[in-house]
Amino acid sequence: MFEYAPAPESRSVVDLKPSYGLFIGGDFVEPGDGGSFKSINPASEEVLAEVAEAGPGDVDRAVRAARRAYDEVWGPMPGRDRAKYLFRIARIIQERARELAVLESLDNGKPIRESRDVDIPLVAAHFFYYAGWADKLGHAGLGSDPRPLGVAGQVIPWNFPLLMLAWKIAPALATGNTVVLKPAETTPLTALLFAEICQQADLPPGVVNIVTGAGATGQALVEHDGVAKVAFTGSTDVGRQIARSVAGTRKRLTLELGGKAANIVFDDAPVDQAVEGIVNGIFFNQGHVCCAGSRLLVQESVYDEVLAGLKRRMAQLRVGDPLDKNTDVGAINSAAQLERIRTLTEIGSAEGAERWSPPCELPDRGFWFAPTIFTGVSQTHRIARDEIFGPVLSVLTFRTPAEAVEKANNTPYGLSAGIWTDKGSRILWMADRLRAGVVWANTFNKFDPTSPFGGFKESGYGREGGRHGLEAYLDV
Ligand code: TAP
Repeated sequence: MFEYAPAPESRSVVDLKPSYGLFIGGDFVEPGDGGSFKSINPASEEVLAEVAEAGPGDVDRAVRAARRAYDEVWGPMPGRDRAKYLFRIARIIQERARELAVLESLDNGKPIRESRDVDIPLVAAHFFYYAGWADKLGHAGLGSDPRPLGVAGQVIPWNFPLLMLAWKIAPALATGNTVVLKPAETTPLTALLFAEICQQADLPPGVVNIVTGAGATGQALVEHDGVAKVAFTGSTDVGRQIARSVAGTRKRLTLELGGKAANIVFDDAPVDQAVEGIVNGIFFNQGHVCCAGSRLLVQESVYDEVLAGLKRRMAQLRVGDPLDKNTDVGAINSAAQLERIRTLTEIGSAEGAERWSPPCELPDRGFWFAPTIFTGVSQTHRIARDEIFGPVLSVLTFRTPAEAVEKANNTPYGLSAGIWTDKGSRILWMADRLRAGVVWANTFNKFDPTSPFGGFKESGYGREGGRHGLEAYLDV
């Protein structure tokens, strides 16, 4: 056991306030009918800040502010002028990247190397990318004069707090909509820093509104009559509830939900590269990734070799202080998520799968889980079916490409998949047959704002990113 002590010099780049209000109509305001909650650092359990909880009246205020901004300023504004604001926001994100990365790691628990090198650069890239579309919507293949929808109500999860915000807000603003966004209860702080960035960019008041709170706040937002478009990323269960509540209204809906991706390794794949891809696929962001490669399918003939390489590589992973640049695996985002991971892994052992983790010293405070693999997993095991959303990999085997396809598709989800092979023809053959929105070949967890992302089956509908991501926010 060792004491977790955040590196003081990196911590000091963030100017954390003791408490935060709601961001409505361009100002931080006190909640009228809600209370407050604490956002904590999952690596130390220290309280980072007290955050306002928006009640239904606050959500109503935010939607009205967004509607006013839509009618009076943002809707009528020419695309080239909207683009200037988005470019300005993108540049400020780059300028304040270090501050954003440290705050993201403090509030979420993810390693600073990931927030610094992956999350924040992608956030800026999304704003740059969609800024470029704002004055070219008539050339997006969506008709000559596509129109915005109005106020978008957006609800996001805790695994990539600022990146999910960017995926939602950048296309909505580029297409002329205004937004009310609810971040996850456990990770509200970078969304509030983003609100400050909107002020810094002189974004007209009401174009972006941030209402913090728990599930009830999200529910009040998606059920509000003034919302024309609901965009939700989160669990399949909550997605279902939202689909039910939106059914029969005029609201448009996109859902980005859970996943249980297969990462498929053939016997002609370069083993070292595949092992890196497997590790990145499941241990990136502690496995809190909707498209994580949480089911490894290995061709039987290379099973021993791949497994030995994987165990060797896992033994090198450093678990610990998210603010340490050498950390590979940070903290689990919340006590509740840790409990879910523990429960599912206990079920995995009880069902007869064999559990293995490298020797790993975990801090005594905070929420931690050692990188774990299960072998001897069968397709009926819960750990092969349920989304664990943690650093836990289930290993299965296959003999033929057809068997790999069958096993990979044997899930209610359909968000992503990975293929490792030397043969281009096999990549195309597999990609044609895999029911997954994204198929990576000889790589995994690669994201780009130009590329549409989204699921089949119970992983949701609609696409975010790329030209396709514009459609969700336009009447075409
Ligand atoms: P959820 O529990 O579904 O929460 C997502 C968001 O919805 C949070 O802001 C949550 O607020 C809010 N919420 C909860 N109940 C609600 C309700 N009845 N009405 C409206 N909003 C409600 O998911 P999570 O645990 O935060 O995130 C993990 C899940 O997200 C995983 O299943 C993962 O696969 C999925 N995910 C999917 C993607 C894509 S792109 N497909 C990306 C990331 C994550 P609270 O935070 O207060 O609960």
